[in-house]
Amino acid sequence: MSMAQSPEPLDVDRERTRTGMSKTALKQGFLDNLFYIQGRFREVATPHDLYMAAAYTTRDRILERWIKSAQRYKTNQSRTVCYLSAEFLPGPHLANNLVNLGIVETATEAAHELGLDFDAIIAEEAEPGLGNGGLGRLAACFMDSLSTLQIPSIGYGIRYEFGIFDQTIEDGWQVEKSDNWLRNGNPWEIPRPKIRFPVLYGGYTEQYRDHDGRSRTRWVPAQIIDGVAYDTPILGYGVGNVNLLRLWKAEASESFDFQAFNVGDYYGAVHAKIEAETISKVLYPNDEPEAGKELRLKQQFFFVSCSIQDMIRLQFNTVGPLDSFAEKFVIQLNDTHPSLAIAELMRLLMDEHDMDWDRAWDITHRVFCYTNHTLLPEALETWSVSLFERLLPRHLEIVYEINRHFLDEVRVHFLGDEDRVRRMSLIAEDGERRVRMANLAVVGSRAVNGVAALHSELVKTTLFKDFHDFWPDRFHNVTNGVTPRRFMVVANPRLSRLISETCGSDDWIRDLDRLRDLEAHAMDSGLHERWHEVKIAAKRDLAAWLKHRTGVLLDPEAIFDVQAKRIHEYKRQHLNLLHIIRCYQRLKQSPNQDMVPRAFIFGGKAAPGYFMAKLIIKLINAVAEVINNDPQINGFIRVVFMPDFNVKNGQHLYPAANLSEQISLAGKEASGTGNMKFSMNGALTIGTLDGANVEIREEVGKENFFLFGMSAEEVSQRQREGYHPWEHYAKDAELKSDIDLINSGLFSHGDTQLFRPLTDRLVNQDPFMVLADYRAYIACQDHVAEAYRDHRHWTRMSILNVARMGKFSSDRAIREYAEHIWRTEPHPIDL
Ligand code: OX2
Repeated sequence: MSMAQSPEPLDVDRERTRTGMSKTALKQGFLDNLFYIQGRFREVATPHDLYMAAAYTTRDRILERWIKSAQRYKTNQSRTVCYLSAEFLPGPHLANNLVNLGIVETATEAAHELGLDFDAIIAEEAEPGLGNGGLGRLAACFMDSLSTLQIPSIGYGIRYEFGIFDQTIEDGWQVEKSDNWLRNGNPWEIPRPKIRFPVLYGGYTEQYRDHDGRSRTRWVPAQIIDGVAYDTPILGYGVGNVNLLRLWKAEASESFDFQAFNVGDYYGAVHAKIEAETISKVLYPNDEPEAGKELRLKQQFFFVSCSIQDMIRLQFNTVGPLDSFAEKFVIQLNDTHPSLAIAELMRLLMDEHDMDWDRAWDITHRVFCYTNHTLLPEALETWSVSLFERLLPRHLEIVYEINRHFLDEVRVHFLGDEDRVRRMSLIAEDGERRVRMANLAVVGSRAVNGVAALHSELVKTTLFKDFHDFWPDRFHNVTNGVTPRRFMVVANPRLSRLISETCGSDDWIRDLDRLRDLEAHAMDSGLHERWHEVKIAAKRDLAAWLKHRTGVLLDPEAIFDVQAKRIHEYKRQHLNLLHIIRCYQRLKQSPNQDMVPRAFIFGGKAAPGYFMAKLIIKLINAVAEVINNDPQINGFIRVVFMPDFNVKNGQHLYPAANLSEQISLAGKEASGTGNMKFSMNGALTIGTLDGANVEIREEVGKENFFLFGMSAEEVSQRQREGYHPWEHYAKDAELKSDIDLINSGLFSHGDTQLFRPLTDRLVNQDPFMVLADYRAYIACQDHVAEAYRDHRHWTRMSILNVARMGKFSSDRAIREYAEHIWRTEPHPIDL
């Protein structure tokens, strides 16, 4: 609500009491929940009890809106967006829900009056780490925006018992610990034991004649597992709308007759039960090598089957016959992980609901839309036909049939072009036959989109070129966005307050374009001073946090230069390292030079099976150890690795950064979203023309962005010509000496072999062209340092970065999906 429109304070008070939002009501609710749910009174409550009571008190206030939303959506027969995603990374819920309810201040005061440390209560919440990184976090931002924009929607996914592993650092190496996030209970979810669907696996199919004498197919499975719904309410900001995040947990099926398999074998039956439950046991880290993925395919089918069955149930409950299914629902596939949904909907419509192929296909291909998130060939999912057939025999038949219809069309359109037919087929026939999930997703969807302008262009001209030739209108772009509620208001309350005061209203929180109002003040020295104070305060907080967790002390006056994201060679954390080593060597050579102090901060997890990424983490920590303990360096540069980067810990990082490292090889990062989070919090970006960096630079102005490196086009040209990294190594003396320093054993207690796999790969293969961009990167970093010396100018650039970030709100992204792809309307729920 804008400040100007606020009702009189007295009315607010009365209204808050009526809706349970007053301070008194919050205090009473809290004490009741502590007593009746946690079974504790104030004197003996643990910090966790206090958190649970606060969470239930907050949830109680969301429930009324939730019921109202559900009723309204039902009577309106609202068109509903179903967002299917194998990952959701919502981050801790409590602070975010308080913001969206508009009761942060009241709750803080209530806690204060009860003698509680509110920040400590908020910090108690475990991270629901049900995702790997950008893709899962995007799904969570989209859920926030869907509710805020009042669009009826359901997020469907898996309730992993163990999310992404917790990362600790031991002797510089990443060590993975299992993430038992549900251990202390999850107050945000509501189990729905009655919303339960059977999921079938294995067995065989057979033909039979139905009562009308038609030939039909029946799937006789070998295993049936139940999926049970667990619902988490997702409240929009400042609205009455609450949407649903519905996650499925696997349980042994009661209807399934274990006895048939295990006559008298009680332990065998219990074993089958345990096996059933492994399906939703653990999230797979991405970038893992191929082996042992059968369970992953089972997981994908598990949540997709439950979700489609649930939609069919809802269709019958609200609208009626299935003919209007594609009018009632739109299903967005978040990458290919849920693309089995296409075959599953076909199966259910035909085998369970008596439709013929043409009617079923008409509905199916009108209901699905697919978002692609990567061009990296190793990340494009394929499943071996033999595994597919063993687990999902009926679906393989359906995939073959979709393929037959599809390739017939291709052949008519491109007469005699069998090469093209081979490339577009849903089945790869070179080597072991495999199902191409991306091709299935494109063929089964009416809209396909990339996640940034450059990425969507490359989707059309490279990855799906043949498909784009065939169906040019099917392809779209929706540039990613992030929610300012989580990444500004929750993560950075100081900056948020300053922005609201400067703009005279907090309207920007729901309409991020309003940040433009800051531009008028970009030269105002009063604002500069306060802007600087806000940043320094965040840097002090982060420094204290990192000191406590790593022992490394950072100077808040230094440039906080941050790279936080998954560790991957394409993201080039090692390019950043080469610059650090360059700074180190310069300081060693001329200790008295006037270098701008820098704190290099890294965060991110490596897939447990990705050796090179883990070696990069080790090298970061090894370089940190040497530099941080070198008396000659005297703290001028410091290096620190933040362990266990996740949504919760990230919230300490974004507000404190001066410089955001977005240095992937151009053409490799589909969008990036961390780039947006940092920039929204006033960091300047050093980056390549990759993913959404391109658009960020367009928006903030090229004079407010540190650009370096080859463009995507230059990259592919270099690759066509033949790229020889050793030539850079041989020609560039500084580059050579930086790499040689790693090989010298200086960072590895004399061990000259430890980092060889990394340095050899750089010099001999360098698939992500680190050496080709090295010189440009170092030069650009020198510009950064010079720019930082001019505090006024830097602060002005920082203000302008924030002022021009409106485009990167996930509200804008969701509006584009709603208008161009989903064709959905808002259904406001009155408060
Ligand atoms: C990530 C992409 O790597 C990243 O560039 C993008 O910003 C994010 O998705 C959200 O769109 N798994 N994670 C991604 O792609 C895949 C596959």
